[in-house]
Amino acid sequence: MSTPKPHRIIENRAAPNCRRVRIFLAEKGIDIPFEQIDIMAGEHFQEKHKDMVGTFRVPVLAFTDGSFITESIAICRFFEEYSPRRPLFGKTDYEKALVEMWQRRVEFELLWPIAFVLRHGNPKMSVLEKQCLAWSEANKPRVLEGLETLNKQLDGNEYVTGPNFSIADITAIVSINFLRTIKVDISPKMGSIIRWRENLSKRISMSV
Ligand SMILES: N[C@@H](CCC(=O)N[C@@H](CS)C(=O)NCC(=O)O)C(=O)O
Repeated sequence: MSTPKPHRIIENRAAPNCRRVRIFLAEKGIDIPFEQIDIMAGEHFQEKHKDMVGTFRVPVLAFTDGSFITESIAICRFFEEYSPRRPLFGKTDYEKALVEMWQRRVEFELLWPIAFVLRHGNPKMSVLEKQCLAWSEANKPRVLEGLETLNKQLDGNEYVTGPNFSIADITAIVSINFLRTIKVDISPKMGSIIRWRENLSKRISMSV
């Protein structure tokens, strides 16, 4: 099966999963057109988008042959293989597994709990979610636990998995920035997150 050529990314600039892909592409130095879709106006629910792609969610990587890849990490994986320079999923077998583990842990233990607090607790998000306020509340302590876990992992580590910046850092920094939507600040006690965030803020990719 020959590899089709990537054509464009369909995304929403305010959406955290889309930002993961934008940061990843900026880190790799890959240039590709972005097409915006207004999710708060429900454009992604329209058949034009949903039937074409197979899901209403963004981001979407569209190929020249009319096919699509969804899921932010699957999109990043495509580009990791397509353009292996500057690997962000680890280099050795051990490092690859470590990156995979921490990417998933940060996603499940921090990014999703933040998303659940927001999506189920903020009335404005009812355009996207059949809301359950109890689920929003249940996730508030999980956010704090996720932050504790990340802070502990960053103790003595320059980046989430050690000396190399990776996709796990991208998911983590997108999660940390996403905290503002649920009005949670990083406690001054979380010194390792603060040091790591300060270090990451110097990267050009953080401005995308
Ligand atoms: N696991 C998917 C999640 C995609 C996702 O939930 N995207 C959000 C934007 S960050 C979305 O499409 N929201 C629209 C909605 O929920 O209706 C990924 O990593 O790409």
